[in-house]
Amino acid sequence: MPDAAVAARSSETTDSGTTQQVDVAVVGAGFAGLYLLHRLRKAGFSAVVIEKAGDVGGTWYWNRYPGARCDIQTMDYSYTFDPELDREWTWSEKYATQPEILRYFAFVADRYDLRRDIRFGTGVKAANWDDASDRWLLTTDNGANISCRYYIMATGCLSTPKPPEIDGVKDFKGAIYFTGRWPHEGVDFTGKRVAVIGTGSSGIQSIPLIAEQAAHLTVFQRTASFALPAQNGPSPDDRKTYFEADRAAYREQARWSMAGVPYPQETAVSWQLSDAERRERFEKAWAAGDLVHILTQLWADQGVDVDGNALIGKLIHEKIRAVVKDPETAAALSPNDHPFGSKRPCLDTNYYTTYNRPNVTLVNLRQEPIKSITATGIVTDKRSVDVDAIVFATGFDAMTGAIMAVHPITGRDGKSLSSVWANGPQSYLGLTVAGFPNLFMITGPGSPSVLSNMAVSIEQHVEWVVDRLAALRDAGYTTMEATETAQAGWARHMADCSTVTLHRLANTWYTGANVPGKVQGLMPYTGGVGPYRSICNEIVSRGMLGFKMTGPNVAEQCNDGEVVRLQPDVRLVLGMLAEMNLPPFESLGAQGARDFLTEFNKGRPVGRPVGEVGTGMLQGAAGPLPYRLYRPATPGPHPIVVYFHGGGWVLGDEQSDDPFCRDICRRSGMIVVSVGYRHAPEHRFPAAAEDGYAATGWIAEHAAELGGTGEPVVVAGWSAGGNIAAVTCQLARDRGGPEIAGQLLICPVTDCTFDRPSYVDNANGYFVTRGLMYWFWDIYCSPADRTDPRASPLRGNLANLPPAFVATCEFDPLRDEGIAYAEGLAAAGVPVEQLQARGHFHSSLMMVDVVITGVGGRVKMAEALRAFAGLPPKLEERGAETPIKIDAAAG
Ligand code: NA7
Repeated sequence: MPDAAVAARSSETTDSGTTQQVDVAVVGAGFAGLYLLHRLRKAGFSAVVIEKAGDVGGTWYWNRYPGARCDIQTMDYSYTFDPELDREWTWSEKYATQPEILRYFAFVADRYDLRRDIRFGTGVKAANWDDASDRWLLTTDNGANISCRYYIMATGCLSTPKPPEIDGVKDFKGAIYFTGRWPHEGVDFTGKRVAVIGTGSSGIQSIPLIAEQAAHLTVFQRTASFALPAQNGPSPDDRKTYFEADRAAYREQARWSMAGVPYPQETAVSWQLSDAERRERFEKAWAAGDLVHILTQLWADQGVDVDGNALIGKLIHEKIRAVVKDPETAAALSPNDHPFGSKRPCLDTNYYTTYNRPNVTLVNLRQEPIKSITATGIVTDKRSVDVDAIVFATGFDAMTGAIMAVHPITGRDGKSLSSVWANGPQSYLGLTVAGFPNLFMITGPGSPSVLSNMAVSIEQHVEWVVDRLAALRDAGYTTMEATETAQAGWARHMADCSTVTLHRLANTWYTGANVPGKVQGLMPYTGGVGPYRSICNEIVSRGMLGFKMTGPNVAEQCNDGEVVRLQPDVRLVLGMLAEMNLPPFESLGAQGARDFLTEFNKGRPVGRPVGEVGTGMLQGAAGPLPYRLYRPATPGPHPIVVYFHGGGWVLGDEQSDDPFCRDICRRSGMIVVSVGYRHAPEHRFPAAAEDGYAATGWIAEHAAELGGTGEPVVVAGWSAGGNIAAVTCQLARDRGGPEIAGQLLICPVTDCTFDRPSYVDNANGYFVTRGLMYWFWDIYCSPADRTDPRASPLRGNLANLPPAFVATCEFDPLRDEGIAYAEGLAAAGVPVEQLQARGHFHSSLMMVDVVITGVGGRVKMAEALRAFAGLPPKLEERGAETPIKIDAAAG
């Protein structure tokens, strides 16, 4: 049916038997559904909202349990699309209660006259896509069915409560309550023996209040959560002042932040701070009572590194021990099986002190699992607890529950969403699913959703979707559908993002682990709100990348592809570098470029501590050269790695790759000697190559004095340093030593041509440009000398060289010559291991503690160095309380 005819019929009555015709049908009248309706109307679409509940509010309509509150400051958990609305409403508390939040939604619904297009008390029983009319047909359980062009699920992430899952629930003769479906009239527990099962946010908020009323409360805890005192009250002055100073700027900053709340990116790393400094930061965060603060503002590595994270767990354990008088209860309440923040921490009011009350008992289900529920109470392995009421605070079938389980959704070719998602949810952006044209999800699996301030994510999703629908309509298209390529690319990007943070290391509702039988995998997007927004914008600016659009009178458009091919942290780094608008190195002259690099390096995180860092002078090809030695903290002697820094034979020195040298020293347990070889233009080819060879000989000869194990040594280098390392191996073979046990070549320069595909594909935009490489070569080496194997080792004899580990990065002009060198070595019979780091750029593997996805690559390099030196593989050490192994990311 043409849109005009549809529009004309959109106001038809909704009596049973008549199909209601609208442009857009939305399920859910919560935060997302209300804004969708408003925005759709403004864009000229006819729309209806279907809502099971009796009024607006979504999850806040149902979650009326005692103590239910927001856990993002309500000042931030508000609509921002209309500054007047923003000004008209003032929250009474820092964390508003559920009734106040519900009043807010009612206020919004009234202000924009939304209720007239909401069908309350109505559910969708089935949704079917009709290819012939390019429309969705919705069967409802109350009143008219609906035909709509677009179908939008605004069903929320935490709206389908989990079933009780415990044997015998039906036998229980007392009262049963679910926090997620609390009676509207409230519950009086006075004089009652009550059980609460579950200690997530809902349990932790309600337990102190139930304990005040009940004769006795028994809490059944399976997993202890981290809880932080909410310190509720009026909005804190510092945040309020910040907000009031410039509301628009505050909101805009939230939109581009990582979590949807304006906080700066913390840069200090845990090992840079003393114990006292860390404690001070922690106490400040504890006193602030703000999840986003404590999750982001302690130290930069808290969310990405298990060791940095474990420091917080220990500090929180101390807090719990200080409050809870019984040591056994305190120990049971102290989480020790997941990193802080990997499972949603809770905000509490008097939670831990509640366990000091004589009428409260904690049952640790890790020690005594529940066997069954009987007519009179709950039986565990060790005891039987008789109660009058059981409160299930057992959570939700999160993220997918409300979309998949509530009603069958059937897309193109009769495929159901539940079959397409049988192995876990697949989506493009968390907003759309291939094979389901014109179906959208607000905060679906694959969007930042629950790892962000939902208010900010919801507004972004709603605006992006409605703007797309309007653009589609204006261009004459009637369908929009994600492609399989785009969806697969998003899955890969999601997986890449998930290797950066620690969320994957906990069994939570983020991963589906809380629902028996549910396919497990991290469902929310962990790449951050701001980056997500920029990706959505990029899709539009690149001609709706990854979407197919069709219409009756227009040519089909499909600009297929993956929106993010870089690793997520590489994308951020390159974005920041682009924003800095740095002058090209080649425009600064050699000395200017050196000065610039020195300044630039001051801004990077300092490397982690090693046993000892020393300096000295060694004998190069034409005189003394400085070196810097990194010694492991373990007792020596250690095998030696001779390291050559990067910098195009022009820039850098023995200190310029300091964080990398520290990292590789720590990971390999070997001494690293970084050589300050001579540079061009003062010393042109073959000075650097000859210095490399001479320095290696000198270090091998003086190994014992340096604390090393002696010959053979291992050589390593990055970029031009990789060139020197490779050349050194060839010279050592041809000149009778020193003996070299292995070569680690990281993004090495191996040849003097510039026409390999990687030079063409990555000529610009990835920091090391083709122009810069021309400049380096021109300064270092005259064209006549460039084919000399001491400049282009790929042109040399590759037989009988030491075993090699060659690392290359996908978005690097030097990628293909590195691969060619590895292949050449292998063809010549040299054992070679290759690491082709997907989504990385030339500097990725060097950017220690910045490009976190480079860790996996460095772990492999360190293993290779140890193998060269004949050392056994090294197990990464972990704190006793966190026996967790992080997966290698790069590669
Ligand atoms: P959560 O955070 O999923 O908490 C549910 C709790 O119930 C959690 O402690 C679970 O332990 C426990 N649980 C679940 N099933 C069982 C069974 N069968 N036996 C014993 N214990 C069980 O849900 P909430 O409603 O508290 O909070 C959800 C979000 O809402 C919250 O993060 C805020 O964002 C707002 P488990 O951890 O699975 O071992």
